[in-house]
Amino acid sequence: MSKKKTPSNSGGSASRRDSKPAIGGELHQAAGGDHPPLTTNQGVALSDNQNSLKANPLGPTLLEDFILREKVTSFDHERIPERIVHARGTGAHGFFELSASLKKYTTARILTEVGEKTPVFTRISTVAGGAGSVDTPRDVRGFAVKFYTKEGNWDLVGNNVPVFFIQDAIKFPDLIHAVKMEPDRAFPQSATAHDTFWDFISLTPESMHMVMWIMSDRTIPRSLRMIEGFGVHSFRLINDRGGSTFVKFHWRPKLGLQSTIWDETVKISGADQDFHRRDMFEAISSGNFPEWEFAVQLFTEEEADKFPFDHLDPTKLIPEELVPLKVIGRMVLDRWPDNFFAETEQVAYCPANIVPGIDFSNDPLLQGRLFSYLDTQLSRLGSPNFHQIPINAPKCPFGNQQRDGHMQMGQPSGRVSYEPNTLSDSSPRETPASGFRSLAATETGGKGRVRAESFADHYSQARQFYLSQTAYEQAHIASALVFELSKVEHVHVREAIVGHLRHIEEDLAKRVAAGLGFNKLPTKPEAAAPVDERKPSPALQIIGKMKDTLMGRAIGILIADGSDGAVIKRIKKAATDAGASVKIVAPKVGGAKLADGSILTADGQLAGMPSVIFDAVAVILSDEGRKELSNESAAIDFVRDAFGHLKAIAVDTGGEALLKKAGVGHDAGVVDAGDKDSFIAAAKTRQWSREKFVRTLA
Ligand code: HDE
Repeated sequence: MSKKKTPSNSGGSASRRDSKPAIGGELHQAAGGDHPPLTTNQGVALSDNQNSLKANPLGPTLLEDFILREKVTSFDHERIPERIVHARGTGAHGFFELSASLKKYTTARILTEVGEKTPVFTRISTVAGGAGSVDTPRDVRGFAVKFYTKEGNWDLVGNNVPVFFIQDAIKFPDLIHAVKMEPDRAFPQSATAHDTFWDFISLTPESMHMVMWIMSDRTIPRSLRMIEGFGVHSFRLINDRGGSTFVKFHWRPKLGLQSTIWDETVKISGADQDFHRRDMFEAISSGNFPEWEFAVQLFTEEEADKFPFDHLDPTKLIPEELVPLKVIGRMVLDRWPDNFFAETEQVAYCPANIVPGIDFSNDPLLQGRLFSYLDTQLSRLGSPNFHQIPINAPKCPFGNQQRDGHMQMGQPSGRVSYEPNTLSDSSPRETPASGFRSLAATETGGKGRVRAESFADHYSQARQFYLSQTAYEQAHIASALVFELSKVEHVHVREAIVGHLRHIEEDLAKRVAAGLGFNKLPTKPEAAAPVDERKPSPALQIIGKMKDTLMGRAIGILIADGSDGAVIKRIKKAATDAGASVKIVAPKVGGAKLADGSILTADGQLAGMPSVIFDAVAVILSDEGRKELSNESAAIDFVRDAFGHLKAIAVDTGGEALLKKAGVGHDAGVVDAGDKDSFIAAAKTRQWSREKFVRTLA
């Protein structure tokens, strides 16, 4: 006989007290207490959200249960297609403020009204991985900004690298198919280190310049707040006389550029899959608003004709030494979204969203993008009315005679839905004087599926990039190539890439070949154009663009029972005064009992807060604490990794003993915890000179 059960109206957890009413809940505020009633989407209040409707306590669930069906149906449809590229992203609201007018060059009010603050929504993303992939693969970062201007939305949809892999939009699906997980095995998720990617690259020499950038530490950033952004393509600015000037757009992080070390990045991926998203969230929540300078490179058609490359080729950049950057404003991100899905997921960027006074160039990649984004939004968001979703809607008045369609939220009135008409005085009309106009450019030449001859040089800027790097950065590029190609199973693909490298720099090719264990250098493929020697451009380095600051950086202090509270306090104060955030790491999250008997609460437990998530560390341990941690591999890894990742380490006697146990050596970056000034100075940089003692680079 089955055990008799008493029917119950309860079962789940008590309902949570939300600060905001459920949708429609405000209609029922009076229903009871200060909780709005939980309702169906039709506004019917629920008496029980814990149990579905059953024929009897142990009987089948009834189809009649419209509350269950509605709830589960809604849940079943929660996901929309993720972006085919740039699926993983982090977004935030903020503003753009213009500091220098470009009135001479453009009529766009966002670029002419000095002091005006324009709202923005910015989304920074990785490219290859799915929406749930880690934040820190080696990958380009997308840098997309939607400016809600008074004259309509302007989207600057760029990357953190100023060039791209390919010259023509028709190759984009091939490139992305090659970089994404391989279709038969469905891995690797978000990594370029596999056969199909390098196979495609080996047959696409135009990508070699971008390859230099992605193999550099640019693609393993420390924080999304420490990356540059680039519009990549040339655009045009159009002034009130119809005159056109070419422009390239740049974002420069206020915190300077900073990257991680490859081994560190790999470990961060395990320690915190959301490392970049969390960093951005914590920075904004604590009022440390991420900020970028906005700068332009302006040049005329005549100047462009004299460049030793074609600026319409998106695999080329314009060195700052050739056309200097002019800073014209800043962007501050000061508000985290209320809801990830509604804002960061549904935001729909499109390079075709421009405003009067800005126009496109003939860059063939840009031309293809002008089609792709609107098309992809239709499939992701399901209706041509996606511009009505609050995150996508312009903040200036807008209206036209476009009508109906799925999820139409507007309710137009009146008889007229066409233009021109004589029946309505208030329906929208053209504004010939101020409305958007394309430049009346003259196009000449024969039609055809062709590649411009001026796009033929694939190696000169790749060489210039490589030669512009410091020796440390060159070693990282060579080592990244060895790492990636070592993951490629097909030997002929490895060889083909090294063959291309020979055009860039013979020494680089030799280093990579040695790292791969080649007996001889592979043959050089024929180059479509001779390699031209260009002056190095130091602006292309990362190390040169690191700032001597602890602003936005994080310091971890490892403690245990018996640690000296006064030393901890002094280091913490010095670090916070220098702008860093400080976290206490201890064997137990409840904290440690310090030498004076007080308890210091920890921000994280040792096993869950390794040193890879900090920029520098201090290890303050009593003799008792040192003994406790000496047999703890997480503590040994803490100091070993901090040293291996070229970080400053401050130690007292107990900390010093832990270093010894871990086999960690001494150099200028390992300082006495009593000497806080030396620690702060060392923490502001990486100990580059240590690198040759801790790893073999190519
Ligand atoms: Fe994109 N790209 N892309 N892209 N792209 C998309 O649009 C595409 C390119 C970039 O945070 C998609 O809404 C083509 C260059 C960013 O939501 C899609 C080509 C640059 C984002 C698309 C390119 C970018 C995207 C996928 C070659 C740097 C994320 C989802 C012609 C200048 C925006 C979506 C966000 C997203 C197509 C090349 C940047 C499929 C066809 C070059 C930052 O439409």
